[in-house]
Formats: sequence, structure tokens, C-alpha cells
Amino acid sequence: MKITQQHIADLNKKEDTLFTSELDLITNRFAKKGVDVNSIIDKVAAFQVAIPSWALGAGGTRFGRFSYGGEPATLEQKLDDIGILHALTKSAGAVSLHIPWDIPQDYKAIKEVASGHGIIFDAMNSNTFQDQQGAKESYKHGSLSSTVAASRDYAIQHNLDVIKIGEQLGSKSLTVWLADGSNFPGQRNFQTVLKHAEDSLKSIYAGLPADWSLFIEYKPYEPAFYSTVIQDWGTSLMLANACGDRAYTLVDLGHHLPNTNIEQIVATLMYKGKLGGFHFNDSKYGDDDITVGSIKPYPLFLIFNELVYGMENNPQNPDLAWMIDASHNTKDPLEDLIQSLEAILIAYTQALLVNQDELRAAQQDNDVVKCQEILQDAYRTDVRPILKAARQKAGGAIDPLAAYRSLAVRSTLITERGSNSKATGL
Ligand code: LRH
Ligand code: MN
Ligand code: MN
Repeated sequence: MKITQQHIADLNKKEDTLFTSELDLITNRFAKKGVDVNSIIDKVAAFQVAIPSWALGAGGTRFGRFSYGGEPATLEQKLDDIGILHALTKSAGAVSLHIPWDIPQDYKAIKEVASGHGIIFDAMNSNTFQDQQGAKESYKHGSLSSTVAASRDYAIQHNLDVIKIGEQLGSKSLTVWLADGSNFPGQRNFQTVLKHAEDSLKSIYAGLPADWSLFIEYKPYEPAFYSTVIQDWGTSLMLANACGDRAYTLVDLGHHLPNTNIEQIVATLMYKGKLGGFHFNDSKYGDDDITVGSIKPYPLFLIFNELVYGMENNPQNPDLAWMIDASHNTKDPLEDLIQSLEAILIAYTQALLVNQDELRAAQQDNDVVKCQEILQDAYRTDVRPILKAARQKAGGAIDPLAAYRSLAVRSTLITERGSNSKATGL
């Protein structure tokens, strides 16, 4: 199934033109506040989020996994699915691969499929949390921090192999997330495992090509339930600093204990030039990996407010690697990803509507009420007309979800691939 420009043009013609008058209202209202909506439209149209190769099938829980039907069975088919998302939204122009779930067989063919869809290869993800078939060493007792030296070496080598794969695809970064930790007090010496993790990460960093970055992802618990070696942003930042200039912290929205002030973490890391990547999802309880913006849209906006401030004021921080890290047990994965992309762009757009100068002045005056009013005025604006205009300008569908449904994408995929095909991944 390939979505053509003609499909998009035909569907956009049928879209109601109401959004242009709604857009005019927003443009005029914010012009009075010194905010230029036309430049926001361009920023929104340019914003690209990587789709993880493991999010294209219906994920499972440890209790079961049910195919959604028409799931991509090969990496080529996964890229085709991202091609569908990108054709509709024009904001999914990148893929993030998990190795070994998605080892390319034929590099030339894979690169051709990707470039045919306008997709680039963003951060590579290593996997040292599962033993693969035929593995020579086990990660049962940890990987980069294992008490077993052979397991540490094996995990280091895996990361170096992932870099080699990424180099052939044009990727420029490696994301490392460790499941390493312990389940019971006394099981591990905290300092020993931290030193092992640090030494192993330094070995990986030493093998990083000069134009690559290393992203270190943290998470407080799961699968380890007593202690996790890289549990928080402070540990990640410390390890990144130990590695060097091109090592950064990666924030995954689901990797925080309840009520953590994630926007402040983002601000702190950008101030130090050490925020490298971002995994979007949402959560009610833990690392739930559910649709972005489905539970906590206001905190997402507050996080974007800091991201926008950092992007405008922190030249010491690199451009961020944006990725959706979600899983879908009951929804069509592609519909879910369209919803996540929409939620990300809504929060980004709302943050762009904040007049930062006005906010700075109100903060300086300690006008607490005005500060809150400025943020909430932006947050309470329905910015969907701006998103529609951005997509129309970029050549995407004005309403991607409606387009996806009227083109009957899922039933076509089921016809092409079968109703029981299963994608690799979680
Ligand atoms: C860990 C994580 C990490 C993994 C992905 C599958 O919870 O967020 O990013 O690579 O999930
Ligand atoms: Mn993640
Ligand atoms: Mn996670």
C-alpha cells in the first residue's frame, strides 16, 4: 500500500475549509500579543519525530500478545508503514532501529526503501536486556554492569556491532538503555556495578565514530524492582560526563517516579548542554508506553515550554533526537502513532505560542498570576488549525486520521500481509 500525492490532494479537497477562518482568528489574536503564527506554521511543518521500528505491530504484555492484523513482517514492510505515516503527516521522516530485532539483511535495498519514503535513520538502539538465540554469554545477571566479565565484554561488543550497522545506514547516534539492576537488598554492591557500567560505557564511547553521539537512557525500575544501575537523570548525566563531550542524557517520559518534575529536568540538562534525545509516550502508573498526550497533556505542554526555551536559548545543547517510544495493545498501531504525532505537535505549537519575552518580564516582576495566565492562555488555545495548515503546506493530509480511515489502509494491509502476521519487537 502506497499513499500517493494524488490521494492526499483528493482528500484535502474534501476537507472543510472552516479551519482557515479558525486559523485567521488565532493568527490575529496572537499577532496582538507579538507572536507570529506564520513562522510557527513553518516550525511545526519542519518538526520530525522518529518512529521506533518496534512500534508498528500490536505490542503485548507479559500476559499475551494479539496480532492487530496486517502487521509488518520484515524491516522493509516496517519502513513502508512509516512511509504511510510520513505521507499522511509529513512529520514522521525518520526511523529508529532496535538491534537485533531489526537487523537489515540487504543494506542497499533497505536504504532505497527508506529514501523512497523520505525516511532517514535516526538513533540506533542496542538490546542487552534479552538473550538472543545462540547467544554466547547471558545477560541474566546484567549486561554492561554484570558481575560476569565475559557478559560485560559481550554487551560492549554488541553495542560496537550496532554502531557498525548504523554506520552503513547513515545513522549518527546510539541509544543505550540498561535493564541492569537488582531485585533484592544486598544482591549487588552499588558502587561496583556503577563502576562496571561506567567502564563499559567508556569502552563503547571509545569506539564511537567522530561524528556520532551516545545517548544514555535512564529508568527508575522495571525489570529490576529493587535497584536499577542507571536509575535517574543524575546518574545518566554523571556517566555522560565521564564518557565525554558527545555523550548525552536521553529522557523517556515514562521513566520517572510519580509526580517528578520532568520539565525541570529538561531545563537543567539543556542548561548544561547535555540533553541529547527524547522518547515520547504517556503514562498513568509507570512505564506504560501509551499514546502521547492521552493522560497528561498539560505536563507535556510544560515540558515543551522548556524545550522551546532551550532550543531558542541554549546553543550549547545539540539538536534533539525526537522519538516516539510507545506500544499499542488494543489500537491499530498506525492510528495510535498518528494520534501520538498529533499530541506532540499540539504541545509543541502551544509552547511556541508563549510570548517568552512577556513571560520573562512577568517572572522578573514576580507577577505569579500573570506567569500562569501566559502559560495557560497558550495551553488553552485550540491549535489544531495551525497543525492543519502546517501539514497542508508540507504536502500532507489536513486530517491524517480521517485520511487513513477513508483510504482503508489497515484492511488493505491485512489483504496484502494476512490477518495474523506479527512484527518483531516487544
Ligand atoms: C525501556 C525502553 C528503552 C528500550 C525500549 C524498548 O523501557 O524505553 O528505550 O529501548 O523501551
Ligand atoms: Mn525509551
Ligand atoms: Mn521505556
